[in-house]
Amino acid sequence: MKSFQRTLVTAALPYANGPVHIGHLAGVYVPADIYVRYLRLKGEPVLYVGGSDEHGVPVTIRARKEGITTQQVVDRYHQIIKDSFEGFGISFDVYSRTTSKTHHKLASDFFRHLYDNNKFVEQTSEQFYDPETQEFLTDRNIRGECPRCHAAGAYGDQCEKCGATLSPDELINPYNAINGNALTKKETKHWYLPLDQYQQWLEEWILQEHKEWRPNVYGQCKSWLDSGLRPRAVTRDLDWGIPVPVEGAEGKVLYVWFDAPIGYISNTKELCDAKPELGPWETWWKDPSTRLLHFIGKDNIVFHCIVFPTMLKAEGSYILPDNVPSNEFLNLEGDKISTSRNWAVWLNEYLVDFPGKQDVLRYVLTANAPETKDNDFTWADFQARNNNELVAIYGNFINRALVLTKKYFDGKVPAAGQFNEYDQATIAEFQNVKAEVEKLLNDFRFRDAQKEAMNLARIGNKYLADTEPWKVAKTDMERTATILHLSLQIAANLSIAFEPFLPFSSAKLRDMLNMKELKWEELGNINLLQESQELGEVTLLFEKIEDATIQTQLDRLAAIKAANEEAEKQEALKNWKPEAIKEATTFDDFCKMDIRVATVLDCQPVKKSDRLLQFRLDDGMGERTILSGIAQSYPDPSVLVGKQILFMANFPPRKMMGIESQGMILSAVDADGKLVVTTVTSPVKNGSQVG
Ligand code: B3M
Ligand code: ZN
Repeated sequence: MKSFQRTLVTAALPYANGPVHIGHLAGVYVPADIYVRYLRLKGEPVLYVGGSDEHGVPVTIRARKEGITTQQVVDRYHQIIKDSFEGFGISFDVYSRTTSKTHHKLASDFFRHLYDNNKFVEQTSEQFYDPETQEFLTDRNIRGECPRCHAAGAYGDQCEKCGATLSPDELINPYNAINGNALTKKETKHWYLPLDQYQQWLEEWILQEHKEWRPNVYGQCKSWLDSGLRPRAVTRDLDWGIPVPVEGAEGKVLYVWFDAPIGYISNTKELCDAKPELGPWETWWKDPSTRLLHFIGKDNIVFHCIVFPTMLKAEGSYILPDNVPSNEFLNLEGDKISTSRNWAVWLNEYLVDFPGKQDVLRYVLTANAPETKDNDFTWADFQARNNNELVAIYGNFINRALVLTKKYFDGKVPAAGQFNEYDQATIAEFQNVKAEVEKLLNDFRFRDAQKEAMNLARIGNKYLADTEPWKVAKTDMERTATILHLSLQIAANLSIAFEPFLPFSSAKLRDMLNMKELKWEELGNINLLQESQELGEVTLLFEKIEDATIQTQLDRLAAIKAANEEAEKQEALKNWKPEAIKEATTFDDFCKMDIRVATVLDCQPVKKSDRLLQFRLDDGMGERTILSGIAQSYPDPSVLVGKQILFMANFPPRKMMGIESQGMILSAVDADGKLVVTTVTSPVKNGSQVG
C-alpha cells in the first residue's frame, strides 16, 4: 500500500442536458459523498471535485427539442443540477462547468501540448453526412432500427430500448434524428489518440498494478485490452464545444470525452485559485503523494481507466488514478432509467415531493447500491426501508431514549451508576462496529458499511427493548438513569456513525442531543455526552411514509410508461415502410383462393388463450366457426359483432385448443403489428365471393 498525503475525489460530470436522477445519485454522487465525508471526519485532507459537462451532442439535442439555444440549455440545467446536489447534501468543494473560461483554456492548452509533441495521429475517414444540411452527424444524432431488438429509433451509440451499445454503421436504415433525412457518407479529417501505442503500458498499469480494482472495473478493462485497443478520434465536426486549437481545423471541436475529464483539473484549478490555503492546484494533480479517485458509473469505465489515463500519461506531468470505484446501473421499477424516455425519479422533483426527506433517499439508494450488479429501485422498497428501518429501528431508538430522558430526568443527561453485565456486553458489541465500518468504507463497500451503521442503531434499539427503562422507572430510578445514560451515549455515537451516510439526520440528532460535531475517532467512546448536559428540543428523526404518497409516485410512472409506449408507436409508424412486393403469382393460383363475405354473429376470446378469438359467422349457407390469432389487437372483440368481414372459405380446417377452425379471417397488419380485420365498403349478401 502506497502512503498518500491527500485525496482528490472526482465524481463524473453529468451532462447538462437534463436534471439529475436517482441513478446518478446512487451510482456516483452519494458513494463519493460518503467517502469524502468520512475522510473529512477523520481530519484527512481531501477535495471533492464536480461540475457539469456542458459540451457534447446531448445538450445540442436538448436545445433543438426545447427550441432554445444550447447556451440556454446548459445554463438552465447546470443550475438545476447544482441545486439538486446541494439539496441532497452532496458536499462538493467545487461544482463548476466545462463552459468556464478556465476550462476552455486548460483543455485547449492540453490538446495543443499533445499536438505539439506529436502525440496524436491524423486520419481521414468516412462519416455519416446529411447532404441537405451539409453537416456531419455524430452518433447520437443518427437514429435507425436497432439491429438487436429491432426497436425503431435506436441511437447511433445506443439502443434505449434494449440497452445495446451500437455504432451508427450497425443501424438499419439510418437517418438524421433531427430532420429524418436519409444519410450519405463523406470524408473528414480528425485527430486520434493512438491508444494502441499505450496498450502494453496500460496492461501493466491496470492488469498488473491494479488488481485491487473492483472486479467489474478490472474485468471491463481487461476485456477492452484483450480485444486490442485502436486509435480514438478526439475531435468532432460540430459547432458546439472547444475549438480545436490547430490551423485548418475550422468547424471542428474537441470531442466531449476529451475535454470533460480535463474538467476535473480545471475545476480543481478554479477552486485552488480562489482558496490559496488549499495550495497550488498542481499539488493535487501532479504530486505523487496525492491519491486520485474517480467515482463513476459503469458506462464511463473505459474513459476513466483507459482513455483519460492515456491522455495524462501522454502529457507526462500528471498523476494517474489510484482507484476508479465504478458502480453498475440502478433500474427503476424493473426498467432501465432513461433521461430521453423520462423514466426516472428526478432529484429536483423529489426535493419538492419529499421535503426534508433527503436522507431517506440517500439511505435507500445506499442500501440498494448497485455496487456489484445492476439493482432495482422500487417505491415499495423505498417505503418499506423508511418505515421498517429508519423509523422502526433508528428513529424509534432515538425517540424513546430522548423522550424518556425528558420525562424522568427533566431533559438532562442522567448520571450513570454501575454498568451491569448486560450493559458491558452491549458496549463491547457496540465498540466492535467501528473497525468493521472503517474497513468497509476503505474498500468502497458503502452498502455494507451503512448496514453496519444500522446495526449500531439495532443494538441500541434492542438494548432499550430488553432493559425496559419505562418499567424499571416505577421501582428503581438509579438503574433507569444508567440505562438512559448509556442509551444517550449510543445515540451520540450514532450521530457520528451516520454522518457520512445521513448527514441531515446526524445534524438533527446532534441538535436534539445538544452536542457539537465530533470526529470519527470518537466513535465507540461512551463518554461523548456530559452528565447533566441539557438536551435540545426533541422531534421525530424520521416519519412514516403512507401508502397514498407512494401511490402518487406509482401513478406518475404509469402515466409516463403509457406516454412512452404511445411515442414509440408513433416513431414506428413514422418510419414504417411497406414490405417489398412478393414474387409474381398466376391468375390460376389466385383463383384457387375462395375468399368470401360473412357477417360476424358472435366473437369471444378463447378460454386459456391470450391470442385466439373465436368467430361465429353467417356465411350465407349457414354458420361457420373460425379461430383467429388477433386477440391482442381486439381487447373488446364485441366491436366486431354485426360487421361484414372477409374470410378464406377453402382453407383446410384445423383444430386449436380443442376447437375446429373452418377457414381464415383476413386481416391487415399495421405498422405497429396491430391486426385489423378487413371488411366491405357497403353491404353485400353473405357468401358473396371476392375476386
Ligand atoms: N458526462 C457522461 C455521463 O454523464 C459524461 C461523464 C463525463 S465524466 C468526465 O454519463
Ligand atoms: Zn435494441
